[in-house]
Amino acid sequence: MKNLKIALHWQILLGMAAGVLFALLLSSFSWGADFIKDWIKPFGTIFINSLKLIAVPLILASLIKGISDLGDLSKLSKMGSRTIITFILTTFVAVSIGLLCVNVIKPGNAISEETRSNLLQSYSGEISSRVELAEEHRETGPLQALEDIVPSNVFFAASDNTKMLQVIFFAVFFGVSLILVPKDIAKPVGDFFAGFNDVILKMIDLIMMAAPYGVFALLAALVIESPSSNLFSALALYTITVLTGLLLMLGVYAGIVYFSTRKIPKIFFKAIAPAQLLAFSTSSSAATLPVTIECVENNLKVSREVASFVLPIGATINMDGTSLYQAVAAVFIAQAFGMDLNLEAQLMIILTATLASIGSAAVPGAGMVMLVIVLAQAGIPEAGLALIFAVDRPLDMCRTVINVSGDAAVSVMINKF
Ligand code: DAS
Repeated sequence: MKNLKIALHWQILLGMAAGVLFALLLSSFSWGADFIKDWIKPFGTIFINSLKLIAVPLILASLIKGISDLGDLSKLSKMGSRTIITFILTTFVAVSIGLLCVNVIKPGNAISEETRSNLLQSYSGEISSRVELAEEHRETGPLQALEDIVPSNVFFAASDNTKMLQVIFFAVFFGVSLILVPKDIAKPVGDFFAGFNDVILKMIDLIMMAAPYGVFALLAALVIESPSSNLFSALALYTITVLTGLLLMLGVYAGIVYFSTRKIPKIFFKAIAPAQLLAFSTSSSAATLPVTIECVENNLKVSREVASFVLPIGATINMDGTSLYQAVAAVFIAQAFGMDLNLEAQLMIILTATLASIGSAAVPGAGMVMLVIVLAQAGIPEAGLALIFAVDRPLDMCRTVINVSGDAAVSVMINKF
């Protein structure tokens, strides 16, 4: 998408609004929900799958090309260390902001005893499935996350979007090796991946032409599937707490971009609007990655070397929105259960929420699965997930927007320094 027009994001907005209105209209008919589930929702799934389909080849092509373009390893190690350090710092800030908001607003204090026991009953099935998923993460050694990065079979890793780190490992390893082989051998391989990258970007153009229709289907399905809840006041306060923290993070990114480029933040947010809207509609940083790269390269003029290195890694390990949400959710649940978390417990939440967000996959709902790790470490009842399940998906949409925005802001900074 050589000139990703801001017009696209108005089309996506229109598609989202039409999807919500269409679902609200049809939900007044007895057959409405089934019609949307059977005849509309599949087009949203097809749209997300088509974007995720190209996420892996895009990461392979853009990382290998980006690294081989660097030409020498000293530049790679310099960019790599600065990128990882910046990611960890922004995540630390995000978790701290989350803890500040939840301790000031105290949403959990609004939950009554009767409400709590009702919910634990109605969501027990969902909770046990998520706790099972997190068990896989918990029964592992301290270096399991490191062990998981190295795939035994790159094609298997490429087949599973939650194994993005393994694809990145292979691409970085291949790119570094490409720099180390003689130039006459490396050149045709580098040229191939440059061409492959351009073809993948053309595929994004074509897929994005379907974006307004895809998000129409996604939002229509979301409206009919969002369970109503009798927790209104406490959940509204909890949602406000998370959203307040996420908005403050946008201020942090505006500061990073201004500090790096002296450009007013409005330019930055307008430039990444299509990626933010897609992140909101798909709740997936992985599915949004192709468009994030397009926006950062074409609208923010970040070099392809930096964009193709920082963004794929950022989409996988830099989830500021998720880490903030995990900190707020953990303390909200503790408050709801009448637990008083001391400073030490909350400092430990900063560490575990940072690590949990690094381990969260860039797919819908991943942040909530890893939240179980944060709760377990803090000794907070996992059944508390029942309290927040009803609003997880809309919050996932919002925190994915922050995840993507943070990746873009860091790429602007790395591009500058
Ligand atoms: N949906 C995840 C993402 O793609 C974030 C999350 O689940 O918290 O970034």
